[in-house]
Amino acid sequence: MPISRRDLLRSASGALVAASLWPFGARADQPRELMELAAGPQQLETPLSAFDRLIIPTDELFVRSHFGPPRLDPSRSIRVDGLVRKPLDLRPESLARYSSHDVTAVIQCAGNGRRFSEPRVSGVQWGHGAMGQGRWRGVRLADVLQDAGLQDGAAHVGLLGADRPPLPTVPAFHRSIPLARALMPDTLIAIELNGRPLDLNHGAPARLVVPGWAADHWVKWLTHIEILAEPVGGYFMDTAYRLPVEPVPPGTSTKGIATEPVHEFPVKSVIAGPAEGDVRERGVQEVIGVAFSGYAPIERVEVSFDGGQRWERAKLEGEPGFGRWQVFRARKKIGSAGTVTATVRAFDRAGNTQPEHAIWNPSGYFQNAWHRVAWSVA
Ligand SMILES: Nc1nc2c(c(=O)[nH]1)N[C@H]1C(S)=C(S)[C@@H](COP(=O)(O)O)O[C@H]1N2
Ligand SMILES: [Mo]
Repeated sequence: MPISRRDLLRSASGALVAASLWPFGARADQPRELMELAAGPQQLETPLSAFDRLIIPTDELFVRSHFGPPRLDPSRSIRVDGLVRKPLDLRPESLARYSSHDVTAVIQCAGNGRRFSEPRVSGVQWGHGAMGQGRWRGVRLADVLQDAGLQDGAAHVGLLGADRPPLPTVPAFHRSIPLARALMPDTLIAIELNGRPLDLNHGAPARLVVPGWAADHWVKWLTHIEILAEPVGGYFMDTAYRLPVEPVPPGTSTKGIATEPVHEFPVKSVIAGPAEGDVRERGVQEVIGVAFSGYAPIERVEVSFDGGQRWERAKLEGEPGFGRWQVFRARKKIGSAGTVTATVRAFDRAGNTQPEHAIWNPSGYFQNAWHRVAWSVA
């Protein structure tokens, strides 16, 4: 396959090398260019226009890590130890001994939408594109833990990947999840994404998948699963990825306030099209986007064309599920030229909905205010 200048450019920047390795000949639609929010390590955001479909192609899925990927090692094994009767060394071929399962689920960074925090907070300034939905395939963590045999006192599952901080003084990305969440049948050690082996950016050869939970739990490049009586400590558990227990006034520092770890992400919906500032022909206007919640399947999505006075129910596509997105569409006939705005809000089956305005927190996590887009009709 000829390598286009565009592919080369992208390879040189380290992004989307996989695009030039696409094995099925020329793609009818070229993948969207991801937006580089930071380099060294590279943080890549998916453009809003991608969120009009159920599955985000792997080469359009956002990329985020604290220290950048480790060396690609397809034969890397995962050590399972701690409070188990039989420690395991899971080589890729030993993972194949467990039955494999598919889960379609949203991966979303806790900091998705941080850019909309006022006042501004530090961290990667994500718009809405630190999220995507993929078809993950792998083995159930529960099956592996059953094989290893849990000892009394087992209550948490420690997770560590092969990536290491640039300086020994910086803590490693060491995380844990409660055992109860680890044992749920949708928690996977994934080795495939969208029908292909995981790529390096997204955690090859194996990463954790925890549907409905923010992506800081989805540890990539897994090397160590340790069964523990207590949660892991350290910077990435005790300081980062925590929210105030009670809402705090905008601008408050984290110091001295009671916090709790982030886990499920709240209900959210985002308009992929029209894009802000588009010019469309008058006639039927279609608004399209995605809606999801980490707490429950989506119950309904509403779109308002008058800034939130009257709401119309959107049509939903795809299967409802925990931490799983559905595509919504709403139509409105506009007969005269002018500016049109659409505002979206979703409701989940647990009765949650989105706030009109973002609820500020010191790390800019879980921004899920009503999304509004304005375009012109000519
Ligand atoms: N080993 C490891 N896993 C990790 C991280 C990391 O820095 N190291 N970053 C986490 C964070 S904060 C996010 S948002 C997701 C991003 O996953 P993606 O790059 O596949 O989209 O990976 C998570 N897993
Ligand atoms: Mo993240």
